[in-house]
Amino acid sequence: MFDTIVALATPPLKSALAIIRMSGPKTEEILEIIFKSGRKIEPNYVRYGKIINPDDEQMIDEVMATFFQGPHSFTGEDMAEISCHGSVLIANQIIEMIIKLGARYAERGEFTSRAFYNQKIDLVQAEAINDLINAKSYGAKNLSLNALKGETSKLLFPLVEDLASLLANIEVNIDYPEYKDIEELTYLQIQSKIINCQNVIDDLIKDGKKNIIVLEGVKVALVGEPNVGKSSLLNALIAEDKAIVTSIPGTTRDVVEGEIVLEGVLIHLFDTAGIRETTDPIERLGIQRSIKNIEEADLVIYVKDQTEEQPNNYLNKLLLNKNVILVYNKSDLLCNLHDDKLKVSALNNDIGALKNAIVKELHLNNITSTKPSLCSARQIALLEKAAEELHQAIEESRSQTPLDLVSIHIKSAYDYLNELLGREIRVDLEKEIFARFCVGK
Ligand SMILES: Nc1nc2c(ncn2[C@@H]2O[C@H](COP(=O)(O)OP(=O)(O)OP(=O)(O)O)[C@@H](O)[C@H]2O)c(=O)[nH]1
Ligand SMILES: [Mg+2]
Repeated sequence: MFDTIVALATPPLKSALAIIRMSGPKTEEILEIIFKSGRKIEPNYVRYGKIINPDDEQMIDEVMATFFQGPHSFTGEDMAEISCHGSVLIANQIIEMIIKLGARYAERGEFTSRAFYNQKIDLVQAEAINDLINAKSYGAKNLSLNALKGETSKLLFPLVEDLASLLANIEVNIDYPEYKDIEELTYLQIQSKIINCQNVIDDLIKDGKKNIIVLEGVKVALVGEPNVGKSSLLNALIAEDKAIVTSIPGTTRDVVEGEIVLEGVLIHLFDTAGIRETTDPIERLGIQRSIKNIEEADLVIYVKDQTEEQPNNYLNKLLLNKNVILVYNKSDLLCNLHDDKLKVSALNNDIGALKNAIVKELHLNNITSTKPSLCSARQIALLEKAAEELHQAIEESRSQTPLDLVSIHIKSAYDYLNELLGREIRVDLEKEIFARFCVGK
C-alpha cells in the first residue's frame, strides 16, 4: 500500500488557475477536513467550495474540487484534484496544509509511476506521458498520443501471445507427450512459428528506427570557416535574431542553439564557431566545441561563401563519414556560381532551398507519424534483444538441438517483450499450459 502524495500539477507561476493533485489512501479523509462545499464528497463530481484551514477556521481560497475513487482514477487509487486561484502563495498554503494532515510532497513522475504500479497503464504508456508533455512537433505529439492510448502497446500483444502459445506448446510436447489432444510439434513447424514472430519484430524495429527522429528530433550543425554567415543562417532559419552577427571573423564562440520544425520533425540547429587556425585561446575553445558538435550531429550543413578558395583539408577531414549538405551563402554577392550548387542568402532571407535540402537529405517527408510505433531507444534496444534471441532459437532448432534448449531462447525473447511493456512475468507458464490445453482433465 502506498502513502498519500500531493503536488502542484501546474507550473509554479502566477496564472489564472493552479491545480493541486493528491493521491493515496488518505485522500478522501484529508479532502473532508479541508474542503467545505456543504455536501458530502462524491466521486467524479466537480464541486465548488472553500478550502478552510482546520487550525484556525480561516478560509484560504474558493476552489473547485473533484474526487476520484480508486481504482477508477488515473493512479488507480483515491485521488483528488483541487483547482485554486493561480497564486503560488495560495497553492503552497493548501499543499502545506495537506502535508500537515498526513500526505507528503510527490517525487517527479510519482503519479504516473503509481498508475504504472497499479496496472492502470503499461510502461510504454507511462513513457508516452513524458514524451507527450515534451513533444515539440505534431509528429512527436501524434506518436506519444498513440502510445498513451495504448495503441503502441497493442502492437506487441499478438506477438507476446504467439510466443506464450509456442512456449506452452513446446513445454507440453516435452512434459506430456502421452496426451493425445496435444498438437505434435516438428522442428520445421517451430521454425516457421519463430520466423513469423521474428519478421514482425524486424518490421517493428525498422519502423521504430524511422520514427525515432520524429520523437527525438534531429541534430543539425552549421559549420564552416569564420564569417561565411553561419550565425546569419541560424537566425534566418529560426526567424529570430538569436546569434550575434558581425563582420569580424571569429564572432561566435559558444554554440548557439535554435529549433525549427520541418515536415513535422523537430530540427535542433547548432550554430558553431568558425573553424580556422588561431592563437586566441577563447576562440580555440569555441572551435573545440564546434568539433564536438560535428561529431554529435546527424547532419552537418557546411557553409561556404565563395567557390574559388583552396579546399579546407582540416574541415574536410572532420566531415569525413558525416552526412553533409554543402551550401553557398551570400548568393546575393555570388555571380559566378554554377546553377547546380545549393545557394542561399541569409541576408535576403532566401533560404527555402536549404530547408528543402534538409528535408530531402533526412527523408523527412517519407516519415509516417500517424501510426503507432515503438521508437524510443529503450524500446528499440529491447526489440533488438528479443530479435536476437529468436534468431538463436531458429539456429538451434535448425540444428535440432533438444527442444528445452530452443525454448530457453524463446522464453528470453518473451521476457524482453514483457519487459518492454513493463510487465512482470506474472504469467506462470505452467498455468498457461493447463489453461490452454486442459491437460489432466
Ligand atoms: N551579403 C551578404 N552578407 C551576409 C550574408 N549572410 C551573412 N552576411 C554577412 O557576413 C558577415 C558574417 O556573418 P556571420 O553570420 O556573423 O558569419 P559567421 O559564419 O557566423 O561568422 P563567425 O561567427 O565568425 O564564424 C556579417 O557581416 C553578415 O552580415 C548574406 O547572405 N549576404
Ligand atoms: Mg557566427
